[in-house]
Amino acid sequence: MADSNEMTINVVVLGRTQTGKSAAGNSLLGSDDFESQLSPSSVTTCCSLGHSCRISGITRRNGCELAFRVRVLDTPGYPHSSLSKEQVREMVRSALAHHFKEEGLHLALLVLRADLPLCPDEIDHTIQFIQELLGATWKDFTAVLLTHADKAKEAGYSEEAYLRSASSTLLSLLSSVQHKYVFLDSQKSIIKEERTIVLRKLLNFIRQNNYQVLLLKQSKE
Ligand SMILES: Nc1nc2c(ncn2[C@@H]2O[C@H](COP(=O)(O)OP(=O)(O)OP(=O)(O)O)[C@@H](O)[C@H]2O)c(=O)[nH]1
Ligand SMILES: [Mg+2]
Repeated sequence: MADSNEMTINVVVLGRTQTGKSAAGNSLLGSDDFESQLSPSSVTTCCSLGHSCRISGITRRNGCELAFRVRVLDTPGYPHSSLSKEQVREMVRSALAHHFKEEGLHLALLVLRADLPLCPDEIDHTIQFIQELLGATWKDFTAVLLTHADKAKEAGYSEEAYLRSASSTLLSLLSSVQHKYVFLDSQKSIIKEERTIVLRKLLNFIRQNNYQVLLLKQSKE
C-alpha cells in the first residue's frame, strides 16, 4: 500500500443508478473527472478511474506527514437503465482487476441516498450484486456512503437523528458492515476540511480491516 512517505487508497463506488456515485467520486478526488448529472436514464455506462493529487493533512507516520492520494473507480449503477446485471458486474469486475491488479482494492463504497428510505427488496439485489462481485468477505471491504446528506439536513435531521429514524433495513445493513458509514453532501463543491474528514473516516475503515486489500481476478472469457 505504501512506502515510508506515501499512501494511496483504492476505492470503488457501487450502487443503484442516480444515487450520486459519480458526484461522490468527484468529491473524494477533488475534481470533476466523472460526468455527474440528474437524468431520467443512467449517465455512467462504463468504468473509469480517477486519481487525486497529493492531499495534505490526512495521516502521519513516525511523526512525518504522508503524501496521501486516493484513486476512485466510478462504475455504472446496478440496476441500470440499459445494461443488464451481468454486463455491469463483468464490466466492474474487469475494471477492478485491471486498475487495482497490483495494489488491490481497499474499500468499496456502497452509495445510498440519505433522502430516500431504504427498502428490503431494493437492498437485497444490491447486496447480492456486491457479494457476487467482491466474494464472501465483502462486508470487511464495504462501507456505506450516504449521499444527499444536505437534503436530510434541510429536513432537520442531524446524523444522529437520521439514524434514530432510519429504516430497520438500513440499520441492519450498517450493522452488518460493522457501522462503517459516512454522510456526504456532493451537491456543492466539497471544501477541503469536509474532504479531510471524509477521507480520514475512509482511512479508519481501512485501518480497522488491517489495511487488507481485495485482489480481483480477470474473469476468463
Ligand atoms: N442534493 C444533492 N444532490 C446530489 C448529491 N449527490 C449527487 N447529487 C445529484 O444527483 C444527480 C445524479 O448524480 P450522479 O453523480 O450522476 O449519480 P450516479 O449515481 O453517478 O448516476 P448514474 O451514473 O446515472 O448511475 C446529479 O444531479 C447530482 O448533482 C448530494 O449529495 N446532494
Ligand atoms: Mg455516474
